[in-house]
Amino acid sequence: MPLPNKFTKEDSNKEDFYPLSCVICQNCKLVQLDIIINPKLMFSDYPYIPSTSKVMMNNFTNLAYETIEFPKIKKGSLVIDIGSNDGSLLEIFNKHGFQVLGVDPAKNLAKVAIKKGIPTKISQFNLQTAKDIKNKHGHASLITATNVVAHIHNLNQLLKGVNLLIGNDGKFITEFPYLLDLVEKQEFDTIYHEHLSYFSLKPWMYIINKYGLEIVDVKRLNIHGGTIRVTHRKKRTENENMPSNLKFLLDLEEKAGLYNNLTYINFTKKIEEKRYKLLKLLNEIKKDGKKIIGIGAAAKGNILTNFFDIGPDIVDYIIDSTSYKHYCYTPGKKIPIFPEDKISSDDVHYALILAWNFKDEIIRKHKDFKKKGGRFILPIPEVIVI
Ligand code: DWN
Repeated sequence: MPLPNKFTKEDSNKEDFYPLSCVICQNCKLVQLDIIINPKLMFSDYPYIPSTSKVMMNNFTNLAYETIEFPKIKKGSLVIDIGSNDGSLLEIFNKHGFQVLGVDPAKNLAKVAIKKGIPTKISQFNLQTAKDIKNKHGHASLITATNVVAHIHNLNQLLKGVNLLIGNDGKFITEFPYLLDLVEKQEFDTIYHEHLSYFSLKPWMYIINKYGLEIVDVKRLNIHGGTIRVTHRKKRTENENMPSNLKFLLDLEEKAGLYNNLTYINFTKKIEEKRYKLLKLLNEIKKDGKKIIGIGAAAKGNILTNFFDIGPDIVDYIIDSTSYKHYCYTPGKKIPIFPEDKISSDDVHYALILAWNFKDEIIRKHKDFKKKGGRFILPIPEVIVI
């Protein structure tokens, strides 16, 4: 498969392809990729900007307010965001009088954050970064990490750094896609080279316990097809009883068979069925001479089009709200990407929603297309036509 966020300006074929397969550790049950792509190849110039979505900005606001109210972090104290992207989350804390510091290796996005007044350290987050920050700024009352922990191959470095920086009273809040949702909603296209780990809580607890952290709260969120928000603090006592919502989810994971190899064999069969069903639908539509486009040039969409072999012969082009991606081609299948308004100037019959995690926002945005008789195709969790 090609790297999922490697959009190209020209329709050239010189790009690298890599194996993409998942394995499950037979000891701690962590589902993970079996190869690691050099992070510099994927994250130094990064096209993904969560703040282009209202849903994501609402989630950031919710996360900020919950932490400002819930663990009552001290006004004016230091909040650090690992994988701070364009600084959108830290801007909210900044507005509430907190000191903020972003950490992100993507120079292109850090520049945007710094311009907005969000100090950003352009680097990966590891133990050394943590030491440098602690020496300069002291402890952080809160460290956040949304959609980044699953991308980091050296979790030991990450968690050693977090433990050093949060001090005794600090909190560490992370959000990552939840394996329970991935399996239950057949979200195979969220498996790609940027995501090295596919977390369920049991292996996550195994990892954080190695670095003196414990979970104080856990919450399921609907974003990105199903995400989990986990709040941690420095481990206090050995026999502190487990939060009830954590116990509930661990039981749910067990019942869903997340620690059982057979679950993943059945998962693969379901994806083969999905491929057959979607290709049959798209080919029937093309045979009727109808025009199909894609909506959302998402990394996951690049996995789906490459794995299901869907190219510009089936999907004429993709519209997207991120200006970085306009007039580029998708990795692998080379489907051209245009600004969103192209849908209203063309005679389009079907729109395949590749960013299915934003389906409601996308369908709302393109209600005129629907009024004109346009129809949406959703590939996840089931292949349906709206
Ligand atoms: O972990 C990651 C997930 C959280 O986000 C990153 N590694 C990469 C990224 O994956 P993605 O590209 O699949 O993310 P999104 O946010 O699901 O991509 C949505 C795409 O859809 C963006 O390119 C923006 C676009 N979009 C659109 O065209 N119209 C989004 C909305 C809401 C819209 O209305």
